[in-house]
Amino acid sequence: MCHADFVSDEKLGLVANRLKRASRLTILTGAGVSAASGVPTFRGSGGLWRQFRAEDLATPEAFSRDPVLVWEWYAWRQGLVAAAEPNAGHRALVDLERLTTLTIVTQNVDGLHARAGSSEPIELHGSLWRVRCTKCSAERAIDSPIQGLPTCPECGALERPGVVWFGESLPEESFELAIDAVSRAQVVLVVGTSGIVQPAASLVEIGRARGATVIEVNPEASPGGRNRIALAGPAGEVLPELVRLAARP
Ligand code: BJW
Ligand code: ZN
Repeated sequence: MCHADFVSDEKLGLVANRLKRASRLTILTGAGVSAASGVPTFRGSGGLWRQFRAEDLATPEAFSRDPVLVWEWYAWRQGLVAAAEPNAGHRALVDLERLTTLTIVTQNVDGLHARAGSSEPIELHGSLWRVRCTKCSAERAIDSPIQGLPTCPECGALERPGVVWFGESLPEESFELAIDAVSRAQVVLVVGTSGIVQPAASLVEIGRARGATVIEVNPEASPGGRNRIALAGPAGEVLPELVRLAARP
């Protein structure tokens, strides 16, 4: 039993039943869901911020100061993600979509939920696979890592990564869809996020205030993780087991 070390069968069974009975389920994911694909998380051991300071790289000020350095970091991450595959955790959420009505809201910029086959994940923090012009705001999709400094095909100005940096607003439409999804959910399943970055973390509290049961899959207790049913194990092992149990007649 792959999950036996982490969570009791009884607890998994109870949570699986709760998922199955929920007519609306919203899933909020973070970097931990992609850890088993070899994509580093931001915080914690091996986290991206351990080698690089967030304020040096993921802010508009950092980009104005040193676009070459910031683009080198994003190109490195694009390369990592391009070489990675969705893992059993991503795939379990695709299977879950066949059992119940669900919405995936992700903070991840790696595109792995969509590559696994989930339909229309809401991307709160943008995507590594989009770039935007710093002058005319034209956006375009890219499918391979950027080399050098990219320039806008419309106006020739410098382009930036299509992600949300500290101090920037989330894409309005995505955030509104996310608020709607947690507000209407009977269960909010929180997977692999430290829950410290706002306003994404507040979505969980909005769901709870509207009556949702909050379930969390994370090998470590997250700072934001109070009043939750905790399944303390890696997403790549806990989610497939949960979905297998939920699929039983
Ligand atoms: C596993 C696992 C396995 C490991 N299975 N799990 C003070 C109070 C409140 C807010 C603020 C404040 N000071 C500043 C702010 C605002 C700021 C903020 O929240 N800062 C906090 C750090 C305090 N927020 C913003 O600036 C946001 N905008 C905003 O607020 O706009 C309004 C505004 C406008 C003007 C001025 C001020 C406000 C924007 C936030 C954008 C975040 N962007 C990033 C970078 C995206 C681009 C990129 O990728 O480069 O988004 S930061 C980074 O953190 C990234 C992530 O999406 C985000 C969340 O991280 P996540 O996913 O939770 O990862 P980790 O690494 O933190 O956690 C991984 C978890 O996985 C851990 O718990 C592990 O245990 C677990 N795990 N293996 C399951 N196998
Ligand atoms: Zn332009």
